[in-house]
Amino acid sequence: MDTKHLGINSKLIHAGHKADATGSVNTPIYQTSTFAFRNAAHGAALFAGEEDGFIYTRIGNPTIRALEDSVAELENGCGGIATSSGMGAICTVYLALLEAGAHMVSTASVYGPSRGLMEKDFARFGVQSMYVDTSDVTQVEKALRPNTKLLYVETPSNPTMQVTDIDQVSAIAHAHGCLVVVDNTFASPYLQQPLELGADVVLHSVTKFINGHADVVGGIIVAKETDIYKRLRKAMVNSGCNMDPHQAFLVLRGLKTLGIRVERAQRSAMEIARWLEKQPEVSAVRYIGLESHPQHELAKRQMKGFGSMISFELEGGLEGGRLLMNQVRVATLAVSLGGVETLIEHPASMTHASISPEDRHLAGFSDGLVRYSVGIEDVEDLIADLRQALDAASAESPQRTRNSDTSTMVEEPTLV
Ligand code: LCS
Repeated sequence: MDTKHLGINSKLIHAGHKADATGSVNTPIYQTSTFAFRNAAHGAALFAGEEDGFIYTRIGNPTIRALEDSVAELENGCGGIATSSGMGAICTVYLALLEAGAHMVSTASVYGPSRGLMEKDFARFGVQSMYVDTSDVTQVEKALRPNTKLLYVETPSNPTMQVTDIDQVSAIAHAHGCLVVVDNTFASPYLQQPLELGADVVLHSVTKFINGHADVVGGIIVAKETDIYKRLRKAMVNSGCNMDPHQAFLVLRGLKTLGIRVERAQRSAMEIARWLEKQPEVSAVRYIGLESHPQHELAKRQMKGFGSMISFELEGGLEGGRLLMNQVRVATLAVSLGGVETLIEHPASMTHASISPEDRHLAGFSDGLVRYSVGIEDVEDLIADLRQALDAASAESPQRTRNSDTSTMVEEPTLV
C-alpha cells in the first residue's frame, strides 16, 4: 500500500508491509539465513545490484526490510538499515562516515557507550573527537575544524535532557562541509523528524520507544540521500551489525502502537514532572515540557510533544537517589527506557559510568541525578509510588537524604 499521503498513526500500522502470496496481514518471520536463486544468472544479477531481491540475511531479509521501509518512511528518508542494537547503528555510522585523521564533534552528555566507543576504540584508529554542549550553537561553531567530518547530536540528550536546535546546527555544520547525524532515540519518529530539520542521517536504539516492550535490543539508521545510505549499508553488511528476522518481527509489532504509547506516557510524564517540582525532597526537575526547562521553547518548535523522559535530583544528592531507587515498587530499578513499564536508574553509576566523573560534570549532570522513564501504568499509581518511596527513603535515613554525600560513589566503569 502506498502510505506516503497517510497520517503518522496510519503509517505506523501500514508502512513497510508488502502483501505476500498468502495474504498474511502481518509480515511473517522469514527465518532463513539464505535465499535460493532461480538460476546462476539470477544470483549474479542480485550480486551485481541489477535486480532487487534477497541473497543472504546479513545483507537483507524481507522481515527486516519491512521494518527498514517503515521507519524510513516515518523519518522521511530514502532508506533504512536495521542493526543488531542501537550501538550497532552507532558503530556503523562511525565506521561508514569517518576515517583516520577525521574529527567528530558530539553532544557532551551523549549516551555513555556512544562516547566510549569513539574515545576508546575509534581513537585507536586515528579518529579524533570533541564533546560540547550542542544545545549551545556557539560551542558547536567553535568546535568545528577543517577535518571535522561529522556532527553527532543526541537530542533530547541522555540523561541531561538538553535539546539541540537541529535546524541551526545543521546549517552551521553543512557550511563547514560536515555531515549531521542525530540520535533520535529519546524522541522517536513520532515526536521528531531530524531529516526534515536538516540532518543527513537519523538513528535509533529501537530497544527503546520504537519497540517499546523491553523485550528486544535493536537499532536502525535512516539516511536522507542515497549515496550516504549506500555507504552506511555497506558498513553494516561488512561489519555484521545486522538485525535478525525475529527481532525485526517483534519490533514491527511494537512499532504499530508507538503513537498511543507515546501520547499516554507523555501525558503522565507532564503530570509527574509538575508533581515532582512541588516535592520538598526534590531539588531540580529536568523535563522538556516544563516552562523551567532552558530549551522548552525550542522543544515546542522542534518536537510534536515532550516525550516521557524525566531526570531529577534530590536534596539528599547521590545517597538520597539511592534510597529512593531502592524503595520504588511500581517503577522498576533497571536501565533502558521508552517501554510500557516505568523504569528508574542512576546514570552516574549505571548508564554513564563509562564516562569519567570530570566529563560527567562537564556534560552537566551530578552524581545525584536520577533518570525516570515514564511507562503507561496509571499515573496515580506512579505518583503514589514515588511519594511512598520518598517517605521511606526519608524514614530510612532522614539526615542522609538531606546531605550531598558522594564519598561512597563507585567509579568502576561498567559495560552499559
Ligand atoms: N542511543 C541512546 C540515546 C541510548 O539511550 C542508547 C541505550 C543507545 C543509543 C544504545 O542502544 P542499545 O545498543 O542499547 O540498543 N541507552 C540505554 C540506557 O540509557 N539505558 O540502558 C541502555
